[in-house]
Amino acid sequence: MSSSCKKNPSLSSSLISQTMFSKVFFLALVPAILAVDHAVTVGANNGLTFTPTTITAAVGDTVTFTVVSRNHSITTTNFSGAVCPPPPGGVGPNGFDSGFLSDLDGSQPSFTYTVVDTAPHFGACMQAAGAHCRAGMTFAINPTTTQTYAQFLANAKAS
Ligand SMILES: [Cu+2]
Repeated sequence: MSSSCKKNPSLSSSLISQTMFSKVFFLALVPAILAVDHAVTVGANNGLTFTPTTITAAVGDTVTFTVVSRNHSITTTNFSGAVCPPPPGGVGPNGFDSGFLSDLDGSQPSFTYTVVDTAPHFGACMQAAGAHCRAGMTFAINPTTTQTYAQFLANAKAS
């Protein structure tokens, strides 16, 4: 009896730690399973473009921008008003700025942003004092029905 009394706590303790381990293991895996990387091509066909222009991403997802021509930046900016050029460092909160990334040597440099909120983020290229931005070299992460990519693009061209 005393030996079974000693065994039971040890067994349940083992079960508890197995259950806890499984939960921790599962929770640690969930972001890795559900997180998605969204690939954006910057400067496809030598153009002043982000492809696609609109990215719908969840918190924890990543967006990887790959520069495939010329020299561009991936920089967040204002939705309206002073859109072009985006300022160094980008517009926040949780904005970002890749700095200039050159493919002039054919290296196709990339920049990865991890999505940390559900807010819309509008971005553009800062090259040529905003000329690329005003030419429409823009993108949006999680635009909304009130802040659409189409309106942001119009704002950029007019800025
Ligand atoms: Cu550019």
